[in-house]
Amino acid sequence: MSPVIVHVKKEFIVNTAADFPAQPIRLHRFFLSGHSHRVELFLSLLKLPYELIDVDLAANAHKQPAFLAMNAFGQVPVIQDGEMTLADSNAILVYLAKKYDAGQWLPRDPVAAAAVQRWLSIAAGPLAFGPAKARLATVFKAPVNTDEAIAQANKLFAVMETELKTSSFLAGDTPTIADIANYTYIAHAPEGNVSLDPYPQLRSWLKRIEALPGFVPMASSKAGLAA
Ligand SMILES: N[C@@H](CCC(=O)N[C@@H](CS)C(=O)NCC(=O)O)C(=O)O
Repeated sequence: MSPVIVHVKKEFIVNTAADFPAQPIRLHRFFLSGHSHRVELFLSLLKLPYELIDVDLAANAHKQPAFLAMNAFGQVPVIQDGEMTLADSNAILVYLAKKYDAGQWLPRDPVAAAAVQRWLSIAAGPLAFGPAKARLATVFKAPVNTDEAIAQANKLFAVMETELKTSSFLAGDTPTIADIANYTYIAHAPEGNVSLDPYPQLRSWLKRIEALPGFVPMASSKAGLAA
């Protein structure tokens, strides 16, 4: 009997995916690290089983051979999912969305996926060099040019404020990993002396994320405007 070939239009192939981890995903993190928190938040929103492993940054645990074997850059976060080890918060968000979600958090549509990627790049660029860096100075006493970081943060927030006038979430009207990647350092920006007062759209967006079922906050620090 000759094989039956079924032609399925590409747009009808959906990832009904949702795999489920055989054991809890291990998240190596630091409790005040926004990069770590974005991963914890997404694990929680996806309702996946996970285990938090605190890395003692003060004792330089992240620069020891055992940790460097997981991430040669010596940075948190890192996850271990069974045999798989993966570093970099945004890479982890992509992995979790592809493996454990059916396309809500990282759409398959090329234009929608690119819109999400645009915000992941922003999270790794202006967000890291703006609000995250400004907070490094106040929370961790890091030697940072705070004026420059605060100016960068305000430049970024002004763009976000405008874009959020026309959509509920960063990459459209439903939440995606674009929102998860950007949430934490914006919510904690006042700790780095970046006020959210001028940005009502941004503040409403933070509330929409905080209302998502499974939301977990990062511990706050009494620093900067939050002191
Ligand atoms: N690109 C990395 C950046 C991670 C990062 O900056 N981690 C910080 C904590 S928030 C860290 O481990 N810093 C210690 C170091 O760089 O030595 C990611 O997205 O995961």
